[in-house]
Amino acid sequence: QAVEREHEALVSRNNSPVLPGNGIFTRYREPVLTAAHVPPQWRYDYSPERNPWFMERLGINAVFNAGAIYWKGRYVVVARVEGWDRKSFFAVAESPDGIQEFRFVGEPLLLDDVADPETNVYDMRLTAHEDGWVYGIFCAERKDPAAAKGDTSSATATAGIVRTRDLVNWERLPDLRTKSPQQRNVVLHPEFVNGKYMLYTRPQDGFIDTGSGGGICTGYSESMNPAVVPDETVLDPKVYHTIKEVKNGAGAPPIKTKAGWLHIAHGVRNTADGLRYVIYAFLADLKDPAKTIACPGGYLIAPEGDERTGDVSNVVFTNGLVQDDDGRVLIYYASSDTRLHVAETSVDQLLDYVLNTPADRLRS
Ligand code: M1P
Repeated sequence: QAVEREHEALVSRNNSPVLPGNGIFTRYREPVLTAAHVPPQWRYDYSPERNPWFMERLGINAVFNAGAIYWKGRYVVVARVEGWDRKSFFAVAESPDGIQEFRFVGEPLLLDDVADPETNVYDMRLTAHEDGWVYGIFCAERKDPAAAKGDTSSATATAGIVRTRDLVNWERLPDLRTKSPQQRNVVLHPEFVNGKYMLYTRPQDGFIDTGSGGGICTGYSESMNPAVVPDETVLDPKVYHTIKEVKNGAGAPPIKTKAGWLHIAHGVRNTADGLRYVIYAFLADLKDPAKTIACPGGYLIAPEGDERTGDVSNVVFTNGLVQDDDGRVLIYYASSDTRLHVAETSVDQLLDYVLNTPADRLRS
């Protein structure tokens, strides 16, 4: 009872905006999801015979990078939930207004196996596509089959794909095929482009290093079953001495606005203290989403205060947002691979930001 009371108090606590904000977006005081939000029933065996000490049998380490969608009057996120065993799985949480009282619902997602079962899955992007399906694209990680003997950490990343019509039953499709050795941060564009599915990719030579992969790319596939992108073209490059010097990656599917397709992405630079991840924005052409038209310099959101520390410190990362009919935008972002937050803004504010913030001129 004490564990359940504490869980209920956490889930139902009030979250308030941090005012005055900076005119671009508003932070909220509390994270919207943490490891402690995971229902006690998922973590504890309630049988006094099997579990006389009421031990937490399946502990949760972190809840972070979440895909998001507005679905039947509820704000729904599909979060990356990481167990004490370091493996992540996906679980659905809902809120009545997108900010307060996020609760996990149903059961964690059980993904079908594809030909080569992965070890880990994470960072799902949700796209309600005009073909009628909701697609989820995520990173599927496997041990690198080419790893030298004794190398027990090299891995490979590919884009796993599921689709659903009800956010309950998920059909696994074959992993994305591209010419690039590895892929992470792959996102499906919500509309057909010239009759094809358009995907944002992030080619990479290795698991961590993007190497010759030039940044966020676009490519086209005739189908999603299977999804095959024969060619990738750079949309938003990584650039020396910027917030995306080392790598970058698409976030949620872009928002369609009157001025263009609005992207909220992440950029990474190197420091003496390791990689620093921030969130930035750019705008692509409405008619030709493979062409950027506005790239404000610097970051939109950087880790602040408590956000700066966690399992992987100095990181903010986003793979989900929701746009309301009245133009409100909720950006779900995680801090330091540990917890999930929300930032509130609007399409008008974000357009003002991307169109009127000076580009990085690459000089002091
Ligand atoms: O640890 C920070 C992030 O690292 C990866 O992002 P990227 O592919 O850009 O390096 C991902 O593993 C992400 O989940 C994680 O938050």
